[in-house]
Amino acid sequence: MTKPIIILGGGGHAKVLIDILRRLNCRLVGIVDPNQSVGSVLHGLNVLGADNAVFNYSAAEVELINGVGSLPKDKGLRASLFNTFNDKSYHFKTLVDPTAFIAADVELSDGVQVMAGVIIQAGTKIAENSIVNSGAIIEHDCRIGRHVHIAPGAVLSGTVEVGDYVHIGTGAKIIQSISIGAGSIIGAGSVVTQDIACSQIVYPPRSKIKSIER
Ligand code: JB2
Repeated sequence: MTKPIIILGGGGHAKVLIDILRRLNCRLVGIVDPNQSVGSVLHGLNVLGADNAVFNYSAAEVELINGVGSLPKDKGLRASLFNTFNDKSYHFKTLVDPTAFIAADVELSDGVQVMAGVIIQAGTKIAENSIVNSGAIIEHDCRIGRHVHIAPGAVLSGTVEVGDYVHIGTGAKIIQSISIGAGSIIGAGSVVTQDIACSQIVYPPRSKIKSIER
């Protein structure tokens, strides 16, 4: 029997996760979010309070879902929530949308979230608290670090290595055997054909926009 679940954060990412959890018939206790009133209802669930409301439940009786997403501009809230509660022995559930294809030997660590339509091929390992967002493809034997966000529709060919805290933007494409250093940001739509060092930003070519003359 799986444990009842508390969701941290009540924004857009949480909404998608709650939909997956409901389809998996998980028992949901409620949401903690410092910006919502205690007792209000969000996404059909009770708001329990701010993050310290989690401590009304022991680490043995509940599991957590990190509903705070991550974007390049944020200040690492998702990672700090994971670390705070993990250090206090709370367990973050690993969540896989039933429509994802995950090869049999893929390793997903605690708190990894795999969204709808994802493909993850044989031999890949993904470390704690990383998100593989809708429709992304991760080919064979990739190594993905902790607190990584692979945004919707991104494609990683085989044996790509991705460091901790990397953001791979929507629709980016990484060819085989590339290494992306920790903390780097790969802009949406980029095509990466060479190794990227730590803490780099890769900018894609931008669309030209012109007014239509009629
Ligand atoms: O300290 C906090 C805290 N600070 C803000 N603790 C908890 N438990 N929650 C916190 N929040 C809440 O996180 C906000 O009040 C808000 O409800 C939520 C953030 O919601 P938002 O919709 O702004 O972003 P998101 O993290 O759900 O989604 C981002 O990342 C996803 C991966 C979005 O930009 C999405 O577009 C993206 N798909």
